[in-house]
Amino acid sequence: MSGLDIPLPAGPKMGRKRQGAIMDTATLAEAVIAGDRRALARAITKVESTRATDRAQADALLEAVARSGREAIRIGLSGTPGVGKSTFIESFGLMLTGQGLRVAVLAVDPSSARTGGSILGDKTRMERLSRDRAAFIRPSPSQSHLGGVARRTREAVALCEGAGYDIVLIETVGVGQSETVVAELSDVFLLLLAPAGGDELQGVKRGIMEAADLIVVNKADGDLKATATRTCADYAGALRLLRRRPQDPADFPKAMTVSALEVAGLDQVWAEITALVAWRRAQGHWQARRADQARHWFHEELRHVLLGRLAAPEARAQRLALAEQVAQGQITAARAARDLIAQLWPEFLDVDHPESLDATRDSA
Ligand SMILES: Nc1nc2c(ncn2[C@@H]2O[C@H](COP(=O)(O)OP(=O)(O)O)[C@@H](O)[C@H]2O)c(=O)[nH]1
Ligand SMILES: [Mg+2]
Repeated sequence: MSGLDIPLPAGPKMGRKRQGAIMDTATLAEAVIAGDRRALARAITKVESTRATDRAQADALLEAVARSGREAIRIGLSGTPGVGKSTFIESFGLMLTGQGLRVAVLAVDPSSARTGGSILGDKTRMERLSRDRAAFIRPSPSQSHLGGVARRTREAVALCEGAGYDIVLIETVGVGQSETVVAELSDVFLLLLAPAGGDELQGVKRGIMEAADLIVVNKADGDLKATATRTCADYAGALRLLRRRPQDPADFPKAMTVSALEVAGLDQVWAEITALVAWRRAQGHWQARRADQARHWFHEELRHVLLGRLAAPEARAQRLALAEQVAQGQITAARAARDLIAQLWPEFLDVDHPESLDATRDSA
């Protein structure tokens, strides 16, 4: 992990009271809101913890920080490895801090548990940004499962927001599901693409195209410039074929070209983002989207808590015993499932329950 943002025992400048576990939740929340980077890092570690005692503190912390009422622009950024995400974040982040804005960078990358993290692996490409006092860079939480990573990243985003960061960039490696997850974490979703032949357009899944607010074709420089321009036109055409979304002004979603390496076109990207954000705020879409996301994540938490209950040691023993009986044909799978649920939650079977939890279907 980076030496910069890691919660270490308090340094010499910190008073005794603020050290280690002695620092209580309210004090930690105050320090986060006051912009103390160490406190922010510790708060994020707290929400990433899987211990039940930490969870209660994390919830108190998040509620306290939310009362700051601060709101950042949350920008999701997705793209396949090598497309230039790290280079883009470095250039774009520095451009923003150069304008006096504070920028936090987080990652949703379930594979980081194995590889050491997309952000950390690319530290050299974000060297200047990681040294910038107006920037805060945090690697992906070390959980191997995308859902877990995303739930904790969402809370880290909220903490960065409470700490006064104006922009929170949430990076994910574009390898399938994670893009849709990042769209649920962000106000604006950027899909970064590389210049390519027309047939590669097929390679971008429709769901990802539909989630994108801006398609940014990177590497529009040198020999690649002409190809990038053509690729951009192809995607602009593809975007026009998609069903219009109510949360978009007439000319969105858009495709554009940039060069992260040569820092070209990034100011236009920022101008498009701020225009989109202003429009969505004025139309009420901004708050509606955040409210929808909150509902979505509530359902995700619920699912997680219920499944977690089934994984707890007592439940596990019962579950394995029942699985054996099912395996030997002594009892049906459905009866075994209902028996287990009835033991854990006696009232549960009195009500009809749908096949699955579905946030969109349940919401008003
Ligand atoms: N020509 C050119 N190369 C770029 C640009 N942005 C990134 N690259 C190069 O593409 C490679 C992958 O970049 P990186 O930022 O690590 O991509 P990531 O895997 O998506 O984070 C590196 O060799 C970069 O130098 C760009 O705008 N133009
Ligand atoms: Mg990278």
